[in-house]
Amino acid sequence: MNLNISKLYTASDQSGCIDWSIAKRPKIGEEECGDDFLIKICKTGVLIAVVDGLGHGKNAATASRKAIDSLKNFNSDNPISLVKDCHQNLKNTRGAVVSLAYIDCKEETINWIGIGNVHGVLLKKGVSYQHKENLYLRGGVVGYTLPVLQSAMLPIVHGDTLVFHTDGVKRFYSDEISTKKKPNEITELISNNNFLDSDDALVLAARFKRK
Ligand SMILES: [Mn+2]
Repeated sequence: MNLNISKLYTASDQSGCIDWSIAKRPKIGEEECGDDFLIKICKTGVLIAVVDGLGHGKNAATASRKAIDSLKNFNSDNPISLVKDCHQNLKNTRGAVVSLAYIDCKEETINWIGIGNVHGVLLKKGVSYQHKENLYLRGGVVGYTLPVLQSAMLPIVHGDTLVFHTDGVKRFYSDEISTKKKPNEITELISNNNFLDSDDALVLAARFKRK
């Protein structure tokens, strides 16, 4: 029996040019989840972020909430500026690892960055899982120590799907995770099969759709 099943939180929606879905739950025995996410509609696109507050439980949740608030309130579509501002705001917390992506709906690009170990993959429509794009992660902790910041911009096409997941999720290497599945089917599959009991866990899937 999974005692933590009631703490699973899921949501799916459409925002701007993406269809998205998330699933998250705290470490077994914890009340609060230190993993959090943001979907924010901006002038030309959508900002998507996943953060993991260091450790787990209440203090982790405080750090991740602060990170999300900071990203929500800072007006920029530049991943580097967003991370720098977040870093300033997290100075008095235990810090967080952060990955984020700005999807420009008109230019049809994704501009993404990762500090720490929130993994990101971009599933290209019609391309096997093997040939997905991986987010390049640089070691560091936002609020504590930043690496040299570098974001990468890639073109996207209708149907391309971004998946972010925290380290409370076992790595998946399967063709089951593909653009043939809807975002909510992807997050359901991963939360059912890959969530670890030993840490907070969060997975987010976002599919780009041309208007
Ligand atoms: Mn974690």
